[in-house]
Amino acid sequence: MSRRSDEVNAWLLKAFLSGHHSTFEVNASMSAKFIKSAAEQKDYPPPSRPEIGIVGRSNSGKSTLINAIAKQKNLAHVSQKPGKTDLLNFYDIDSKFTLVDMPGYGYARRGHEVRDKWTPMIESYLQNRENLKGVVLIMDIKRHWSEDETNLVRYLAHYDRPVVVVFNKIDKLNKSELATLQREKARDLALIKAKKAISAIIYISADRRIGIIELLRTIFEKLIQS
Ligand SMILES: Nc1nc2c(ncn2[C@@H]2O[C@H](COP(=O)(O)OP(=O)(O)O)[C@@H](O)[C@H]2O)c(=O)[nH]1
Ligand SMILES: [Mg+2]
Repeated sequence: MSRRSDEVNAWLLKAFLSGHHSTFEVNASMSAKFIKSAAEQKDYPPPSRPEIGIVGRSNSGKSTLINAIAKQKNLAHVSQKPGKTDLLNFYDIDSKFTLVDMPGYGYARRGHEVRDKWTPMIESYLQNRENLKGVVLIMDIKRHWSEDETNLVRYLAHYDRPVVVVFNKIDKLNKSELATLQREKARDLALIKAKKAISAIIYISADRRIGIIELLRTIFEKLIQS
């Protein structure tokens, strides 16, 4: 049996034992499909389902995470080059909620021009989207938490958008390196002023599909249902 099925079974068993009956059941047969890309509000899909935005730097693993949730290799374009996705990409997850792959922030390589263009589209979405339940902020665990991340969390807090912080690529670390970095991250995040906006911190490998079920459960419990 694959790791993924084990994870799913463990979650279903835990949910059963705790008597927690969710309207949204996370299960192994969740299906996912691409809805559309959009830049402007008039082009967004109808706001009929709860929506979750995924933000993170280029190369943090946003597209890989969507593929992992969808259990498909190429649903979301996985790119080696930063800044390739310039639009909001909407994905339907099992007809239960919508995931939005957002362009990466921190385009050092492409300069301010792109950053300035990026900002109004993202800000308009984050401020105005009425069915946006929360945001997943994904980060390469090996990168240091920076001013950019702090500003983003503060910004989201200001608009009452709860955040789940996801540290990705844990497969690159051994057990003790992971433990050290987990302590470091917990300490860094405890220091930021807007920390009440952070609903959870999750460690995953999108590539190896480790922690995906825990993340989905957290999205349901902390963002969609609360
Ligand atoms: N080792 C490892 N590499 C990953 C993981 N997730 C993504 N990557 C790699 O990181 C690069 C960027 O991933 P991508 O999903 O395109 O990032 P995005 O720019 O945020 O959408 C790709 O080469 C991925 O294969 C992971 O969990 N572990
Ligand atoms: Mg991408």
